[in-house]
Amino acid sequence: MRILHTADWQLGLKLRFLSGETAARLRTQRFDTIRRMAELAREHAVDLVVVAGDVFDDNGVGGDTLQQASDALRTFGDIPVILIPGNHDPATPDSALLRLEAPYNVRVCTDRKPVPVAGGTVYPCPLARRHERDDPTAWLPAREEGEGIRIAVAHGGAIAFSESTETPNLIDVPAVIAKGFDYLALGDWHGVYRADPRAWYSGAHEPTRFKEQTPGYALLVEIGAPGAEPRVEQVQVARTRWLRHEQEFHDDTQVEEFRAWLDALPERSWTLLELELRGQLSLSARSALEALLEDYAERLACLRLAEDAVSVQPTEADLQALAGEGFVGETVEELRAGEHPADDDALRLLHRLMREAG
Ligand SMILES: [Mn+2]
Repeated sequence: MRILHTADWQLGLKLRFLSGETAARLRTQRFDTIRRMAELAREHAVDLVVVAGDVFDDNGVGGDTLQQASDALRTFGDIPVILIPGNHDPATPDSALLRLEAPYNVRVCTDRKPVPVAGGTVYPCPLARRHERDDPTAWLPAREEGEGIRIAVAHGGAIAFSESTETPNLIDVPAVIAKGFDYLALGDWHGVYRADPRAWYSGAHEPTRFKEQTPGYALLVEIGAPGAEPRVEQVQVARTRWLRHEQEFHDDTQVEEFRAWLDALPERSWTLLELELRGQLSLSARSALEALLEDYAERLACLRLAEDAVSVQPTEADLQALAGEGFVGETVEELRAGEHPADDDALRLLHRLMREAG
C-alpha cells in the first residue's frame, strides 16, 4: 500500500505580519501546493492520502477558503483522501470541516470509527475539542487475526514520557505501535519528524513560521504487507522558503559579502527572510547596508529584522566626508562627543542625507 501523508495545511492562515497583498499570495499558495501534492500522488500511484489534522487554520474561516479547499481537494481525482480535525479545526459544532463541501473522494472523519480502504483499514483519531485531556489514540483497538494493513491518523504531541500530565492532545506512540499498527500518520509538529520507524510527522506542506524546522515536505509511505516496516520518502513540496540568517559584522567588506549572499538566494519573490544583525560598521558601510536592506525589503516576499544591533564606528574618512561645511562639521563633533544612544542614529542619518544630497 502506498500512502501520501501530509498535515497542517492551516488553510486561511492570516499571516498578519505581512502586507495584505503578500499575505493573500501566500494564502493562495497553500492551495496550489495541495494541487502539487495531488500531482505527486498520481505520479506515484498512491492508494490513499491522509491529512493528519489542521486542514484549516481555524474554524472561523469563510466560504472563500472553504470553496478553495474543496476545489483543491477535487484535484486528487479518484484517490481517496482522509481528513481529520486537529487542534486548529476541532470537530466542534461550528467546525470548518463540517461546513466543507467535500468532493466524493474525500472523507472527513470526525468520529473515532475505522474506515476500510483497499488493502487495510484507517483508524482516524479526530480531536473533538481544541485541547483533549485524554490521549486521542487511547481508543485504538489491538490488531485482530486476519486484519490487513492498519494505519492510524492522529494530531498531537508525541512525547513518550511527559512530566506534565496536563499537556493536551498527548499521544503515546509506543502504545499505538504495540497495538499492531503498521503506520501512525501524525500532525501538529510543522516539520518532518520521525517519532518511530512507524510513526512520522509529515510537517506542514508550506511553512507557517520562521522557527519551524524542515517544514514544506510531504511523505510517501510504502507498506509492503501487514507487519512490514514502512519505507518513508520525504518529498519537498513547498514553494515558499522561510529563512533565518544571523550576520555579525566586524569589517566593512562584509557588507558586500552579505549582498552576494542575498543575490544568490533562489526565487527571491517566494523567500521570507528573518535577519539578526550584529557587530560594528563604519558610517558609510552602515549606510550601504541600509540601502541594501531597503532594496531587498521590496524584492523578497518578506524581510524582517528580528534584531538590528549593528553599531556605528565612524572612520576619519566618514567624518571628513561629513565635516565639509561649518554647520554640519559642528553638529558632527557634537554627535560624536554625545553619549545618547540616538547620537549614532543621528550621525548615520546625517551621513545618508549628505550622501544623497551629494
Ligand atoms: Mn498545526
